[in-house]
Amino acid sequence: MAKEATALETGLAIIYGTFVKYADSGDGGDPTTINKKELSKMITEQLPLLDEEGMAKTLMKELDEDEDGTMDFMEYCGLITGLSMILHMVISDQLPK
Ligand SMILES: [Ca+2]
Repeated sequence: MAKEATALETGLAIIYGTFVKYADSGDGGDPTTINKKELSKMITEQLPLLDEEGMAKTLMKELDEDEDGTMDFMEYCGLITGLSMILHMVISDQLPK
């Protein structure tokens, strides 16, 4: 009998699966990277708090380390790290001192 995935394992699978879903969007582009249009769709559907005009362009500029105009999985990990750090800072500020 397979063991049930832990919360962290489930979270990691969701993070990875989200990348795959938007990278392989069926738009005919490279199914292993997220382009600006796919990033814009991901922001709208998955990160509504960040859904502002120009956000996809801004994030792509920040995260596209090899400047090929797309976000590969390693660059996507930079987004996840940054969002995790922001979440940590927000939650830490709310804790009693
Ligand atoms: Ca890139």
